[in-house]
Formats: sequence, C-alpha cells, structure tokens
Amino acid sequence: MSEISNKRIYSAIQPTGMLTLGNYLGALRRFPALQDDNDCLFCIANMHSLTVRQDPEQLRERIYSLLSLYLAVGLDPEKSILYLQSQVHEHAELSWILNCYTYLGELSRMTQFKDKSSRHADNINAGLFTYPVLMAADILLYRSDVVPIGDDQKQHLEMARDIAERFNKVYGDTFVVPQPFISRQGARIMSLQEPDKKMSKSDTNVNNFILITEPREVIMKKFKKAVTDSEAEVRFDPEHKPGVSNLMNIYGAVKELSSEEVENVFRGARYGDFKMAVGEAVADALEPVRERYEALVSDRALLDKVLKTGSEKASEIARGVLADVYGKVGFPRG
Ligand code: ATP
Ligand code: LTN
Repeated sequence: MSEISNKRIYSAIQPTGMLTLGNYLGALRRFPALQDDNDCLFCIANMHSLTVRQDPEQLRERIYSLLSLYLAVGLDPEKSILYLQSQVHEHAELSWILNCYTYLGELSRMTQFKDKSSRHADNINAGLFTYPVLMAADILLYRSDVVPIGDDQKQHLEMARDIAERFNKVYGDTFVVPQPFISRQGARIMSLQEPDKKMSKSDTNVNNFILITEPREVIMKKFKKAVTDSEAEVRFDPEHKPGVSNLMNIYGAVKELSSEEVENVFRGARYGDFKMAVGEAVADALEPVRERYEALVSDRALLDKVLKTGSEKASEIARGVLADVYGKVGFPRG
C-alpha cells in the first residue's frame, strides 16, 4: 500500500529542459508508488512553459522527452492518465474564470514570479504573473485531492487552495480544496555550485545541476566539483554548511536515510570520499531510469498513442467539471 489511498492525485512538470536530480527526488520519483491505490493524473505542463521564451522545435522534443521519463520511472498509462496540457482546452477556459477570482496583490507575493522576473527582465509577460492561476486551474479542473510537489511549489498550491475556497464560498461546493504532498527529504535539492539556490533545469551553469539522463562519468565529475566548505566534518547544518548539508540531503533521499543516519555513515570521512559516495549513489539510482528512457524516447508512435489516450481520458473529466463551473457562474453549460 502507498502512503495515500483512494484519492485523486494530480501533478505536472514543465517540459522546459531535461529534468534534474531535483525534479526527480522532489517530484517524479514519488509518482509511481501512488498509482496503484489512487486515481492519478500526471500532466506535461507545456502551456506553463511559454511564460519563458521557448524554441518551438525544442519544445516539441522536450514534450516527448518528458513523457518518456514519466514512462521510464514506471508510470503506467493503463493505471495513470498521462497527458499534455494543451490538448485539453478546458485548462485555458477554467484559467480565465479563475483569473477573475484572483487578486493582483496575492499574485505579486509569489516568490517564483519575483525570481523569474529578475532572471528574465527583458520578458516580464502577463503569463509569468498569472502562472499560478493556470496551475490552480490544472489542479481544480480534476477535483484533485492531493498534489505531490517539491517545496518551491508550496506557495502556488496554497494559492490554489485559496482560490478554490473563495469560489466555493460564492457558488457553493464546486471544487475540492487540494492538499500538498511534500516529502521530508529531497523536497528542496540545492545547486551543487551555489547551494543557497535551488537546483533548476533552466540554470545556465551546467555544473549546478545533475540531469536524470547524464552518464555516470559526468555525474561523478560534477559531484567531485561540488562546493563544500573549509571544515572537514560531514555534519548536517544547512545554515552554516549549505554545500555539505545539500549533499547529505541528496544521499539521504536516494538511500532513504535520515540526516542523523547519513551523519553516522560518513563520520570521520574525508570530503573527497564523501562526495564520491554521494555521486555513486546517485549514478546507481539514475542508471536504470536512463536506460529505459533511451529505449523509449525514439518510439514516437508509442508516445503519440499514450498522449492521445491520456488526453481523451483527461478531457472527459475536465468537460464535466467545467460544465459545472459554467452553470454556477451563469454561463450556458454547453
Ligand atoms: P524551471 O527551472 O524551468 O523553472 P524547475 O526545474 O523548477 O523548472 P518544474 O517543472 O517547475 O522544474 O518542477 C517540476 C517539479 O519538480 C515540481 O514539483 C517542483 O517542485 C519540483 N522541483 C523542482 N526543482 C526542485 C528541486 N531543486 N528540489 C526538489 N524538487 C524540485
Ligand atoms: N508549476 C509547477 C508545474 C505545474 C504543476 C501544476 C504542479 C503546473 N501545473 C499542477 C502541480 C500541479 C512547477 O513545478 N513549476
């Protein structure tokens, strides 16, 4: 039995680049265990991706690549609905309605908006600002109970809850108020070179992240270069030892050990050996995923079929919920 049962589970990932170890430990790795005892939808959030400029050909490829990763970690299209956001038009429609129940003040408090608008100062578009409303629409459109996400998405999830409650208060019970599902370990993997910021797939310095599909040699090289500190003690102290603590967190998440247990494993170890052990553990965990990914990614016929069936199943649910919302706000239903 998984930790959760008999719930509708919903999550999404943007196809903005090859996924990192952060995406894997914070989100992707946790999805498959949920699909046996729950009703799961896993979406490829390509509409969200347009908030930052994308090359069209590359975006198309990245959609296939993300779907292949969903399958490579063990998501089964017979058990879970795997689909592409833009193929279910109800997302855009509900998003518009929810925009009218969201305040500028709450949107401007979102740390991801502040962060992304400072990184993309030449393109602070309205989509980047209203991004959390589209995310709320994704979740609420399926009356989702539980949303597995990394720590950085907690604020957006809280906004989705607020929007749902606000709407329900005006129109009566319409949406399920969703719960976040954030793991204790691995929910916030930091950059290997700058451990005060999160590991992100859109980072320009490739030594900051580990990609899920990177070969062992590259993974080992990046861990070898990872920033530690001038002490010589493997001790968990995120404030004073962010580099070492991040590596401990990665090791603990991969091996399912607490930070105290990780401290015990590496008591008296030299930093060089510690970093190599973390690298090996990560490479061992990612290798089977990479092998399955490589076998899947060029099978376009299979991938297109999975998307087609997924979108049909998702649309069926979305259609019913949107009709209900239309009825509530005073629009004809169909
Ligand atoms: P981008 O860099 O393009 O903004 P991202 O790497 O932050 O993207 P998303 O597609 O936005 O990735 O996130 C997918 C999932 O991975 C989300 O649930 C998010 O919380 C989780 N996630 C992203 N980065 C990390 C991280 N460093 N540690 C743990 N979880 C993470
Ligand atoms: N904003 C999320 C991706 C995302 C999402 C969602 C996650 C879009 N829609 C719905 C959970 C539920 C991110 O990870 N940046």
